[in-house]
Amino acid sequence: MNASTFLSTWAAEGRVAAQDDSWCAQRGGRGIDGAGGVSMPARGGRDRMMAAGDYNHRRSVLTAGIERDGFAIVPELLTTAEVDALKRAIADLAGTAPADSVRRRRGAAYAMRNLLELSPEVRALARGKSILSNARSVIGPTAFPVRATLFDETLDNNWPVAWHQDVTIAVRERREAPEFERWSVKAGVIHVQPPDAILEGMLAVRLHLDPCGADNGALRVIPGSHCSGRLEDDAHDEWVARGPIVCCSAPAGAGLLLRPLLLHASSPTQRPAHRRVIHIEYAATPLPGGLRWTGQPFA
Ligand SMILES: O=C(O)CCC(=O)C(=O)O
Repeated sequence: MNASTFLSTWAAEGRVAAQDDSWCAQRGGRGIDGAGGVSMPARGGRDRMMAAGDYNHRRSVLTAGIERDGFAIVPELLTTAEVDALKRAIADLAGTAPADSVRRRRGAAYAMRNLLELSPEVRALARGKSILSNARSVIGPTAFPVRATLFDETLDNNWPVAWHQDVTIAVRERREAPEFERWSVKAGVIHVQPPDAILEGMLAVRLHLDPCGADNGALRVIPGSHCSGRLEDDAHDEWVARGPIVCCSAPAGAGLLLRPLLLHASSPTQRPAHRRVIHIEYAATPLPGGLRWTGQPFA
């Protein structure tokens, strides 16, 4: 199914908000036009009653969408109060976090690692029912958060992100295990590239603390590119040339759920505002060979 067929199917079923539905297919010269992305209904409405059948339908749509496309946007994953509390927690943490966990330029923190360890607020939210239930509906009932990172893009702290897959995980200690390669240490934490099967069992939840569109660093993704394992650079180029390229614009409070192997990229922001995203990764199984995830709840 191509992008427009796919989108119109979803629109017909009421799953894509009309004003938000921009598949930003770059082929055909349409370009990236702003708000959009494939949207899933919110988590069922914290304050709204919903029939069990409707709830289950929404869950299965979410799961099927991510399986096929590698991503989905859940609007209102966070309440306004949660967004505000996270903004405050992040701002406070920027002043107290260990220097090697924070990237700064011109005094401003634009990235922070190890948020599960450093921020009780992020940890509570990552383990809390509303977000965890989304992760569990995709990767299984044992899902747990393993790593959380903040990206705060502004006109002063701005970056393009080239097309890539997320192929690195954080672990508690180094142990040699088959197909675990390219060990490194970032902000005091050991990282490694695991076999594809591990990455295929993971899900990232990107929590948007600010509105995020094509002009301020929204992720661009290529639906389905997560299904072919780890890709060589020339395969990246082929996927990008073939498209479609989808711009994952999202309002504040929305969550972008994506598979780590989904090809993604973003452009520098052009808006004089923050674009804060907390990127939380989830796994659902222990690692082999005695390796342990950083956020692993079991021994
Ligand atoms: O949010 C960003 O600017 C970068 C995100 C990204 O590409 C990643 O986490 O892999």
